[in-house]
Amino acid sequence: MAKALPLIAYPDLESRVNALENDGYVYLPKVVNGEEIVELKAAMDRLDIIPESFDKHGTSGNGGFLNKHINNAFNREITFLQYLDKPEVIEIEEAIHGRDCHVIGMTAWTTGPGRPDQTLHTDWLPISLPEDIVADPRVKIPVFITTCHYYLNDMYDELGPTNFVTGSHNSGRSPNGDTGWKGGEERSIICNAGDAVIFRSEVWHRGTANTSDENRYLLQVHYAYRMITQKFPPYLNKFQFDEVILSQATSRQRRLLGDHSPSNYD
Ligand SMILES: O=C(O)CCC(=O)C(=O)O
Ligand SMILES: [Fe+2]
Repeated sequence: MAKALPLIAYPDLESRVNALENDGYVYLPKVVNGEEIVELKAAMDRLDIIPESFDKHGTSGNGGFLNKHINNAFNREITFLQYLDKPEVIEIEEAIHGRDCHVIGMTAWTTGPGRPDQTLHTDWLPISLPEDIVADPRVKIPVFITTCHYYLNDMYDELGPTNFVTGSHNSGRSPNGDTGWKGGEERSIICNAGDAVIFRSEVWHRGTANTSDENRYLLQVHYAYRMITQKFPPYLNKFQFDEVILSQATSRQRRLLGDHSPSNYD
């Protein structure tokens, strides 16, 4: 079992952006309030899978476990829309990916008892580089993709926290079986319901086993540079925005969903 990560709540945008760039993640306490947590969990419970959207709903029994993973959550219920641009989160995302950044995915994910450990991984390694090149101060690799995790439970070891290896994005590679980097081992995010963590896609991390008797509720929002395509399945014209939800989106939320000003390649 990994030790808990010391959770540092940086006070301002600059130090939050620095943490994301240098540590690979940034912790944000109390982003979702108690009422919103209740609402979100209830909305997640109500969602049914749309198989053509690549949604999954594994259930317990026969050696299985609850694994309900719903894509395009912003398009399913109005409750999710505000999680496109929670103020503390969007200011970091725009600082990192640019003022024309967008959301490339939003998944509502419930994992029940029996969920196994993931292996340590990068979500996406945009550029593989030798370690000494990454360490050269003249080299600054853009943070192409980040994910915001909204934890909707009070986390403890048995519920399956996310583990991170601080600074491991500076390895220039994926872990490929390694369990730590430069003497740094993985550490668990033992945070409270309503806290969020934003992490860059190349930092080494994993979800851990749920050995508790409770379901873990996680809302994931993926952000990227505008040049990186959005992932709203099903593809080839089959994904349709829900008109009623879209009509309630602010202009920034519409931009985050893809309503951009013309730019390169448009
Ligand atoms: O479940 C988690 O806490 C992390 C999940 C994850 O890293 C992934 O599915 O890529
Ligand atoms: Fe991951």
